[in-house]
Amino acid sequence: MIQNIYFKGLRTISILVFAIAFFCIQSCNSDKKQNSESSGESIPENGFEIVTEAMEFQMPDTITSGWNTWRYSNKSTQTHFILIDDYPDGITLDSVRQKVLPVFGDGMNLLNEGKTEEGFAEFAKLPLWFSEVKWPGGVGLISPGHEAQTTLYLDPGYYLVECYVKMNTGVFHTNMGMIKELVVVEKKSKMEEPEADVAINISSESGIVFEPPGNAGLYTFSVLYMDQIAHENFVGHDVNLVKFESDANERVLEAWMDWRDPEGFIEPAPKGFVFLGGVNDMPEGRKGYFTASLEPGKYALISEVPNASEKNLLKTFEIFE
Ligand SMILES: [Cu+2]
Repeated sequence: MIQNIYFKGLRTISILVFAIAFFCIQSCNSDKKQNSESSGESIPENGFEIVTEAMEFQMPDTITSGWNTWRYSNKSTQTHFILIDDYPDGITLDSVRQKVLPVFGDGMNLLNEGKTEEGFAEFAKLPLWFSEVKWPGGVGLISPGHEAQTTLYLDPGYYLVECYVKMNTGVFHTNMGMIKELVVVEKKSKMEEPEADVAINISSESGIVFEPPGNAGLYTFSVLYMDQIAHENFVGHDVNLVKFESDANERVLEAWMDWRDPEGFIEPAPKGFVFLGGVNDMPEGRKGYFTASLEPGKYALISEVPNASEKNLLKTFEIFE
């Protein structure tokens, strides 16, 4: 009897010890989880890296709001950019995959076959909510083997990032998988708004207006969107920095900047040009920044719109020693 009570007691103590240990492990774990959530240690606070090796964006899924520097390394063999999409509430990557990408894919296939009228008719199949998408910025075109640096301000929310340059087959990179969700949390980044060495104003009225730097060096450019409109290719104006090689013909570059053209916005990118980043489409009144190292030679700032030079959206300049 005494022995029985003794064993029962021992068993109760064991269960108690086990329960306490279990409770402690659980609560310690949840403390850890809470701490990491409250400090946001996995969410970048000073900008972040993006790498493309093929048709993907290797980058964080979640970033802080406010100013962040996007350091984009293009380790692939193709030209890319990053455009941020802000769709109306409730529209997700799945909605875009189901309702938007197939329409652009089919429409572009028809344009590639020379069926221009049927191609543009296809775009009428886009859902109504597509007309409400906003583009709050992104990284300009960047050539293979190069790095771009763009600093952007984002409000908290759900965004998509995409690249719609075309493969040599005429298929958009977006339809090859270059589209990704990005969540911007309430917590603010630690970054301040950058200071610019060169201020660029861009508008549909005056085009690209700036005082080009004269000498080689590292420069941060600000890009202020004085207005924004949909051009003939349905997208807004933006700023891309391009370096000319000796055999470069700027008419070829200009003609390439139209995704509707079966020969435009497609691999191979125009010969004799190196894309060095920039600031992708933004709404009126918004400002973004990009940083680039300029060596002696000829450069241009150009928008991804048809007939850029007529709109003063192609500006060339020379950099000296
Ligand atoms: Cu791409």
